Amino acid sequence: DGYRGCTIWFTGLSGAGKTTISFALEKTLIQLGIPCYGLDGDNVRHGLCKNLGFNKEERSENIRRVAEVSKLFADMGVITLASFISPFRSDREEARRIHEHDGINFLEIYVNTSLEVCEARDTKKLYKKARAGELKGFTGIDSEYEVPLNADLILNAGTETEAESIQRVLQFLYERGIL
Ligand code: GGZ
Repeated sequence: DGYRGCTIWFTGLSGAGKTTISFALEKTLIQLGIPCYGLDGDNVRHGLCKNLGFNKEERSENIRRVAEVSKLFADMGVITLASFISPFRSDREEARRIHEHDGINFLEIYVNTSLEVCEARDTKKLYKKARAGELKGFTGIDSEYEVPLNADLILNAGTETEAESIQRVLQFLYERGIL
């Protein structure tokens, strides 16, 4: 009866490593012949959510749309890897509800990388802009990030290596019967 899909939801600050980890995971799953697909700001905010910005309401709508699409992918048998800051607890809870209402597995992974580490990396120089006041409402600077209180898995991506994080996700998926 084919593969059972689910959604693996990565939450954390900008630069925490969500997309990097999920991309590496996607590669591994593909090598194993497991259908999977990664969604993140890069492929969603230019299309499905291109009319949305970063205020609280728009972030909520971004997360809601992504959750609905992830659910459909998962229902098709795909392991969906959704990487979004998703800073608000209520939005993440809504994403879970959207899945569980239809009996689809939803696993929340908190990519717990400190603001200090994310800001030191600053790959896209967005923290620098936010500190300079050129970018308003940036998560971690002048917009809130609500830390998950009961994530299914926490990755200390600031202190463990990328390979360790991926290994821990694979182990976790195995324990949960996904792999
Ligand atoms: C946070 C922002 C902002 C603001 C632009 N706040 O590191 P990035 O660049 O590639 O990832 C960030 C991305 C966040 O989009 P999400 O769809 O994941 O956000 S949310 O879940 O809150 O809806 C960052 C960039 O967009 N970016 N402005 N103000 N991140």
